Amino acid sequence: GAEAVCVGETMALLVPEPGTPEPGSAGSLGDPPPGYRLEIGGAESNVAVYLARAGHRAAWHSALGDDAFGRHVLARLGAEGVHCAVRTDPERRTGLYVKEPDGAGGTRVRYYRTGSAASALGAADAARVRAARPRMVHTTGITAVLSDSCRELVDGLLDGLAPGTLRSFDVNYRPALHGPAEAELVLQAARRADVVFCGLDEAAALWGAAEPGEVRDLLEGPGGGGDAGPGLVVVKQGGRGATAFRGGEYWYEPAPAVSVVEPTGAGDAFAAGVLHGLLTGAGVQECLAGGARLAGAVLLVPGDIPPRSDTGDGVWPVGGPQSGRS
Ligand code: KDG
Repeated sequence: GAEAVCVGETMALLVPEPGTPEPGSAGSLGDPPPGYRLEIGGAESNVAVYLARAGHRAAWHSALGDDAFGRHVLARLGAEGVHCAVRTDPERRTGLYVKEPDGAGGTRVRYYRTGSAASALGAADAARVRAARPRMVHTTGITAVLSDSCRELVDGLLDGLAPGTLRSFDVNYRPALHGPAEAELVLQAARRADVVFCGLDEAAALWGAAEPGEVRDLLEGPGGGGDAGPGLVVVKQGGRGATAFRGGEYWYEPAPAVSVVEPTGAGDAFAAGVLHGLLTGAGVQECLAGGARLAGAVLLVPGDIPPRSDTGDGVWPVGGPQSGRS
């Protein structure tokens, strides 16, 4: 069985090649049509990739369409050593996610995922994940809001796992997915996890929280850090570092000094670094350092998942990439 099961949608991702003009923008007449590279995008499967690179038996549980994009996702994750526990849905399509040139030198995210195969994941999938008896399950606030059935999936993961299974939840705020109703849903889900990851900027956008202690209070909920709330709350403060709270204690880790090339995927890397630490019995400070180190490596390269050579030996603080293998 898998040590860690990551649950959520992975989409085909189109990334513009450098220099791609915005169609129809001034001056682009006569330019070559935009070129796009085909990648994959999925917060949870990114975590599975990093955990697999660290030597853990990592699985990704999801659904894909019976289409070329779905096969591309499977091929990419399979090549990373991630076990794909995937249902192929003949009625639905694999989701698509495009980083579109915004005409100002940057990109904006556009989703083509409504009604996708993964949006039909549900309670039966939570039961399948439970039956695999993993040590850890990881999901996010993206999965929680994709559809009503996906909300049931996340409920089933948070409420129905065997005692002792580590439930990890990354808030993963996405402006295109999270309005006020979803903000409340994500908060209710996060409070039921054992480990929660949340950016200070995410907490500000979702719930108006302005400092790490406020995020901890929100996530620990009315119980105030008793048995009800998450055991470990990790608040990411961007370039300022990260603070973890457990019980009445806290740990702070500064961010590595890097000049950011592309931030996408760094949150997933951070979560994976921390989870690797938890799976290998590291202390909280060491977990944070591992998260910061892996996120730092991802910030230096474009793309959601950098090549293995950029996140390999030397990035993992706890015993090297193979330490989790058993
Ligand atoms: O986490 C980085 C991307 O892979 C992620 O944003 C794509 O899962 C994704 C989503 O729904 O935005």
